[in-house]
Amino acid sequence: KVELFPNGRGVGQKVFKSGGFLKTFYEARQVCAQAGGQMPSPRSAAENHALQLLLEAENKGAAFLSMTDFKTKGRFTYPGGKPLVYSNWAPGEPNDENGNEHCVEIFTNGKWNDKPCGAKRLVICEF
Ligand code: GN1
Ligand code: CA
Repeated sequence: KVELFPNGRGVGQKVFKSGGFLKTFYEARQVCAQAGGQMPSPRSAAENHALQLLLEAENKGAAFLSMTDFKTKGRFTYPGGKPLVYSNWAPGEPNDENGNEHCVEIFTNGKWNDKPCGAKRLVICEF
């Protein structure tokens, strides 16, 4: 399908697309909004797996997800403030290293890590 070529993965009604470049969380959020999409919010194992397959194909490392604990430290939510319905934290995460990890990255193995929002990661948007 044209929407998925190149650099896209579809899962149910959702499409994840890679920008192919690295940005901070704040820059990536702006890029996705400008494109009419949003940051990725994998809400099931199937969605997380689709995102993982895209990350593996891109071969540019981890990407930021949409979720943060900006509002209440230690409690990660979607951008609208609702709590997570699905998570896939790596062992020992989230650990809020140095009290400065309020964003979430997804590794190429599909596992999640809380991470400083100013790090540069592969931009993937959800549509
Ligand atoms: C990284 O390398 P270390 O232990 O300082 C990472 C954390 C992870 C941790 C996992 C700034 O911290 O988010 O939880 O690895 N910190 C940064 O062992 O990348
Ligand atoms: Ca961490």
